[in-house]
Amino acid sequence: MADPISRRTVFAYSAGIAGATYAGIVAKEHAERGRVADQADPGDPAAPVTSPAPGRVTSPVPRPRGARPPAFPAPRVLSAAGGELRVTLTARAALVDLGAPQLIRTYAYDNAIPGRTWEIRGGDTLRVHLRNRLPAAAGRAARPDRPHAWTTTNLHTHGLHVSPAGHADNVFLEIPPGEEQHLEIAVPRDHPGGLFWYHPHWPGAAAQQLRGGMAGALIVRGAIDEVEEVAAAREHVMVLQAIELGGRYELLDPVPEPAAGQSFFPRSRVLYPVNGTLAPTVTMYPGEVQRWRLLNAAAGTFMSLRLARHDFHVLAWDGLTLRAPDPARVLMLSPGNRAEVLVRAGRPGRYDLVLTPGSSQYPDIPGMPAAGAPSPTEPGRAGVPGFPVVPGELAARAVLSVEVTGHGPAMGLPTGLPAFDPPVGRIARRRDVAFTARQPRGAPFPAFGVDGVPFDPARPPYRPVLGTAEEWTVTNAPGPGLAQQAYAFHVHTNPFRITKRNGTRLAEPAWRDTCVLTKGAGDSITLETYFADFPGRLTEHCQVLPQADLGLMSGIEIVRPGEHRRR
Ligand SMILES: [Cu+2]
Repeated sequence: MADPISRRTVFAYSAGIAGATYAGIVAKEHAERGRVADQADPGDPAAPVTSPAPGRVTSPVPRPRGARPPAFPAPRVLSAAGGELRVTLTARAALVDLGAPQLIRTYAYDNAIPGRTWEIRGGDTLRVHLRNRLPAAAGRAARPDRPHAWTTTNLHTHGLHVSPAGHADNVFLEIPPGEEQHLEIAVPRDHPGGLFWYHPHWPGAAAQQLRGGMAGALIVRGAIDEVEEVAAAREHVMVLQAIELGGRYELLDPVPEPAAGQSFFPRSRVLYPVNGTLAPTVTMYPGEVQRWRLLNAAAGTFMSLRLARHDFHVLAWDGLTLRAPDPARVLMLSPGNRAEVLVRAGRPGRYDLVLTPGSSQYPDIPGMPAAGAPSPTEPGRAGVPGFPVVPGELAARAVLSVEVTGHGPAMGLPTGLPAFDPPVGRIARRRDVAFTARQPRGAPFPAFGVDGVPFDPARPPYRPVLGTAEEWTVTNAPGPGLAQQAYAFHVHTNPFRITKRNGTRLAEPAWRDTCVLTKGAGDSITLETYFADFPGRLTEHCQVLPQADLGLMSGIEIVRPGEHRRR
């Protein structure tokens, strides 16, 4: 297990990005199959390295010769012990090997893409020592609804039902470069088991850090893991990302005020790795059932997935278990969505998992719910101002292959599952929430906002009352002079139950924490949510994070009964 070179050894060089000094090592977790329980501090340069020896480089550009990616890589798993998971998480500039022609220069957690997988149970406490070692950001933005301070960070545990206050899942915490904080997130004993994830969430910085690769899976073990057929299945976490890079495989700085034809988030290529590897291979034997836990950890890309000649049997969306496996040919994951599925291998052969990416402007990918109304105008193929499309970015591609070979015992699928379907309670209040993209007269770019107002932390938030339920109708509000865009609605702390789409009641309500808002003018989702037990400030926003960083976000404050309410 000894690494020939300690992680203390880094290779500093000057990068062309805003004069930032990058230092990094290749720390890809090659060949880590299954779980490695590791309580060492992976972010501490003095900590012993316990992973299989990663490749190393002394030059920032070429890949190590002969370094072939393993059959199926998995992020290292850090498991809770004794009721807690202690993690040191270091955000830093890094060189990472995704299997591309060159190593990429980007921002990453602990030099790895994706970050480690955290594994806990209900009742555990997450103790995260979050250190920001990113370089100082060069850019200055005159306005809060533009990319700014994009190397300031913090941490969101997306989908976890935990406190948004204090030093828990608090996205108002600010950790500038060079600083660090200790977070303590107590997970309720009755927390549902499922797949969640963690990522940075500082407004103005989240898109930049996500598109660079800063994200990791977070597994809560629970009742779903006790289902016999699920427990018998070999498990793969699959973190799907869209890494946006320049021509030299480097993460480019955002442009707060782009010129005509420029992008807020410039890039010339997009890589779609699974667990930090381009086009890995999963092996199965005919008749084998595997459990795949898929996460769309892209900054803003919608992902449509299909596996040649195979169905998915969906167990859960967003970590929230269904009543029974739901067969599906296609999975459409909005950014932030998770789909946990069983796959039963067919006849021997090689089968591709095909990803069709979609963007807010071009969301018409397989599995996308149909828009209710046509868009008022269709943008040209170059996209809307500030969001040009890179050639080939949205082409369908194989991101993973399944090799079906060998033999083994036949495996079954479960018929029933421990469904997540708690009562919501009587609706105390109804709200209409509008996601808006308006084109101000004379302005080159759209102005994003909730109810027409760009995010401002000083603005009074929505104030639901603790212990009450509300019904929200979130509408894609038409804006003059601008084509409609698809969005992904996400709210922190409490999941929601979708009851209607575009005014039509769903045959069966759907629990989610993130849901696409389709592109048509006036399209809507109606949802119910119960503000059960965690007061505090949080946000709801578009999980297409470039839009959130441009203002498509709003505050929520869950107040105790009797507290003064202004909104
Ligand atoms: Cu969020």
